[in-house]
Amino acid sequence: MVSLPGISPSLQAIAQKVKNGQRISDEDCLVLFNEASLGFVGSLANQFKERLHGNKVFFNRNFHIEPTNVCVFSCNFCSYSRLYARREDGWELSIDQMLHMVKKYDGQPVTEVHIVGGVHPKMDLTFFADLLKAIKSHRPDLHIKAFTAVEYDYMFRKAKVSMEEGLRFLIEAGLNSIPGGGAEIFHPEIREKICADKVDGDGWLAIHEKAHELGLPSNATMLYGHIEKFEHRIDHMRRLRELQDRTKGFNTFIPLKFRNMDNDMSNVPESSHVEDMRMYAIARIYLDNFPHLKAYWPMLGRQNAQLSLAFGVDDIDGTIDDTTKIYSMAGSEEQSPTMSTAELVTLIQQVKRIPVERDTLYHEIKQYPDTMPDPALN
Ligand code: V47
Ligand code: SF4
Repeated sequence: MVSLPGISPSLQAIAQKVKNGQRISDEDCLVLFNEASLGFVGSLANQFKERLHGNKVFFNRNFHIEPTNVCVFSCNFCSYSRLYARREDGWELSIDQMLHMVKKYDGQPVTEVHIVGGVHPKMDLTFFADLLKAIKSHRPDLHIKAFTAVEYDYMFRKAKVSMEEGLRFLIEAGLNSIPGGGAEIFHPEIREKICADKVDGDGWLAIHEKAHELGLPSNATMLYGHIEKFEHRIDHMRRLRELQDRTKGFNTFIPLKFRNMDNDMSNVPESSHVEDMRMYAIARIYLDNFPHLKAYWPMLGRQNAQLSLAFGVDDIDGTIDDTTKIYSMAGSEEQSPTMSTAELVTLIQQVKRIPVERDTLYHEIKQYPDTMPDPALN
């Protein structure tokens, strides 16, 4: 074993495990959160990422549809929802309006629509199945990544169908995969304080497990940097790692930085950029069975998303085209999130990585060169 001067024996042992391709334990993970410098975890995470994907960084061409921001739940961190009782402040889109949004991309090479919103009591399982069918019959090749486990839990309970019946019904209508939202922090100690009334951690995991069993891939998120402790983050990631060992159905893990503007947790300070990068790096090291780690740039801001590429991140989501409001309403510096493919490619090339356009399931569509003359630097 190589001895690293100035590094504690426990950190050295963890570094050795990562180098040998061995899994780190929950205790190791806590040591990393408590003791490791940004440089230390960054270097390990980068080695890990490069072993998996070399110098590649993935992105896709996508847009979002947010059917409504009216929501029956009242998560304290949410800046976006309008309670059903105050729905005059919110929006509710019809199937025709949403189909019109899809039609705006006719002839453009987008590959994915990401559909997620508030939990509206009148938008039910048949409404959403009709939406999926309408989109698929207009554009069969568009991958539909839709609805969080929170939306499914409500929709299926209301329709009085089992998870399996509900998911099969939506797959039949055109559903292709499930986004990672609604996970927040699974541990009940924190979940009860930040989002007490929606599906609990076990319920979230059960829906993703059932989806994986039915062949639907999914993503997982974690809302971090508020009132949770490192132990809660580890508990959250452990449950995901265990489920992934069983199903292999997750594609990517997306740590979501808590933003504090205009919500009931505005008194909670946001995490520092150093803490954000440590979070990415430790997630990359701990979640050894997740193929991808995504930095969602509309939430993090494009410069920090670029920085995260040195801390284990291999994916920066997509072009978005100013179609999501969740983060601008919560205080992100990205008030109108949109990046052209050329901008995404340049952002990746500026840090000497290879941009790879992918589809939702990470099939490669196009690889770009790793350098490009950058007019801003000339
Ligand atoms: O579950 C809400 C988060 C999530 C705030 O799967 C907030 O590819 C920070 O899950 N500060 C929804 N975060 C978005 C989501 C997502 C986004 C991009 C890609 C994918 C994917 C999934 O947004 C919610 C919640 O955790 N959120 N409010 C806030 N104030
Ligand atoms: Fe509703 Fe989602 Fe906001 Fe919670 S985070 S209040 S479930 S829209």
